[in-house]
Amino acid sequence: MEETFAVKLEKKRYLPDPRCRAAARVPDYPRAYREFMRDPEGFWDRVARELVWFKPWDQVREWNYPYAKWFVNGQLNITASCLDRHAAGDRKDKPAIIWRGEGGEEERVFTYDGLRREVMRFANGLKLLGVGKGDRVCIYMPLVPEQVVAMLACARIGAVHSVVFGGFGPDALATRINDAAAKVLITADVAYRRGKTVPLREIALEALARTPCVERVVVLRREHPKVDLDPDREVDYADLMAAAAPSSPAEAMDAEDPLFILYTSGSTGAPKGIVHTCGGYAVGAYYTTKCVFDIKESDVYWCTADPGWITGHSYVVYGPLAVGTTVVIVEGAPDHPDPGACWRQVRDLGVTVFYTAPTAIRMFMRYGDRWPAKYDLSTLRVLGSVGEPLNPEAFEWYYHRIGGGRCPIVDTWWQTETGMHMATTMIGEAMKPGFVGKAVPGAVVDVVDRTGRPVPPGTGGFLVVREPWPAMLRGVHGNDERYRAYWNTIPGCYTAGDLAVKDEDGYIMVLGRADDLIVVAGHNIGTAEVESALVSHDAVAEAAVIGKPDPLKGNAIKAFVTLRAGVIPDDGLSGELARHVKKSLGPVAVPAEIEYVDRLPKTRSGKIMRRVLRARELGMDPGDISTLEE
Ligand code: 6R9
Repeated sequence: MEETFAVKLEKKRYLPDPRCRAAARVPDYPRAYREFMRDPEGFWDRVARELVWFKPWDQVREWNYPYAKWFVNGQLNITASCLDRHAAGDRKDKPAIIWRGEGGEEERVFTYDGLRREVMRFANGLKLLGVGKGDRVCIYMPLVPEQVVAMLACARIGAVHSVVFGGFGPDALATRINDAAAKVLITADVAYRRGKTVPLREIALEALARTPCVERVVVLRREHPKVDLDPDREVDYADLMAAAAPSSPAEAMDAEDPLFILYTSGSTGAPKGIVHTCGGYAVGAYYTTKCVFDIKESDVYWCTADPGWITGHSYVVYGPLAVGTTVVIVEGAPDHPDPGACWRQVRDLGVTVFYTAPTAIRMFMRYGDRWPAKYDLSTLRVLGSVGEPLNPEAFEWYYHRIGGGRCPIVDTWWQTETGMHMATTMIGEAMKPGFVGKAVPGAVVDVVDRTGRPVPPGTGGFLVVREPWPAMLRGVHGNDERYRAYWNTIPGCYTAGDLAVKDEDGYIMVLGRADDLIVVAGHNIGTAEVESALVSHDAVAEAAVIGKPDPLKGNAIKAFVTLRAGVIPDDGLSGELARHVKKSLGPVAVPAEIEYVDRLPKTRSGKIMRRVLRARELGMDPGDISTLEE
């Protein structure tokens, strides 16, 4: 998107029940925001004091544009706030995790004390494998409690985890393992999805043929009979636990030590390893979980995300456990074995706070009202949405059919890079379908033109953050230039890469990505990764992929492919290419449509101009094409 542009805005609004405003953790948003703006450091200082620190900080924030430090010289371990303090107090026997297998037949419950003991033992297991502070550990697992245990165990000993979503294929996994130079890989024999098994370990072994950095592999064996392991390299999860000592003190970490790396797709080149640190991230994830979702002691909280994505890191694992709530985790597809599966879990477990993605809401919408209507959903009190724009139709359906017209919806805008919610409609404020709302207390979010000047209401522009915030990314692993690019594009601002518009009241509507990232069913897919997977097929010369609006997935991938000389596309080729991409990157990255073309539009310097393809496909003006080659 080159310049600012006019956008027509919806006017509809919903006023929340005054009772939920009065009872909210932040009962007066305008006042809370004003207080934050008056003294940002004082605001975050007060929040940080609610967590466990081993050594207090000397200074709340040090801003050396574009490098920030938060809670300077403070020491902590996030697991002390997530586990020890609850296990030592009133929440000892409170369920920390209620896990259910697909379909809900299998259930495992971990109390705060029980989870702490699992984490400490696995932390010692990692030490037995030679893992220490600062080492990178890759976690490639299904949505099982052991995935959460593995993350927390890394945090316990100061190892840096890099979780790779279990839906990714061997190439995507190998790239991420090598970029982080992970020493240990933690995986499982299989994941269960739609009644089928996904052979995670086999995929991992394929990746491991190209990852010399990995010394040892931990395998959680779920199937019977158990798969055979390679004794030289692999170790069984249960055996490792049995060999490990039970108690493990939480390693004292500097607030600015890295906590994890999480990969997000860049617009060009390899995926970016976003680095988050121990102190600021903990504070940001904790505050937003507590206040945006308004978590109370009796809540049962379910975020449907996988920890393979940032939503799972901040709002399945670290935020909710730091708050001390009960977290529901369900493996498998939410519409299996039938489209009521998700709502049955809400009823059976008495879920009160439910957080999911627009793509799931649209899927449930398509199945029809009769599925949620079969279940008593009256325990629900807060609904959340994340990952892509929640279109007004989906908002209405979610609000009425799931929330019974009673529950506020928090549509939360944020990113892997931001680590925490940045904009939403805080509980108690009027909700506007299609709009995420305003900045959360603690963040300064704006919509600007390319010089950094705020654009007037109704004019689209770039979504930016003006001030550093505690959970902001501290770097891109091994690539400072890519980090600096976030702060160099628009003067004085962090550029999110999204387009947005504000209305007269300052409510923000997110319009989508300004770059070449495609958000498919809530998953960020980089054009570059899909293109390189296509090009790795013998028949393909070049490829360009674009996102095309899709009623269900938000966006679907369309690929334009030029074939190698002499290759004639026959009926089977598209299917073969789709399988090829699936094998390499996983099912989320498979193009929905493939078109064979003679050549691709390119700049003179040889860069493919995807926006020209997108404009042609959607019947829009391609904008400035002065750099287009002949
Ligand atoms: C948390 C997460 C980030 C991108 C982001 C934007 C889109 C996220 C949104 C939203 C509209 C929302 N996005 N939340 N768009 N409304 N409430 O999804 O992180 O995977 O890094 O994706 O997702 O485009 O820039 P991540």
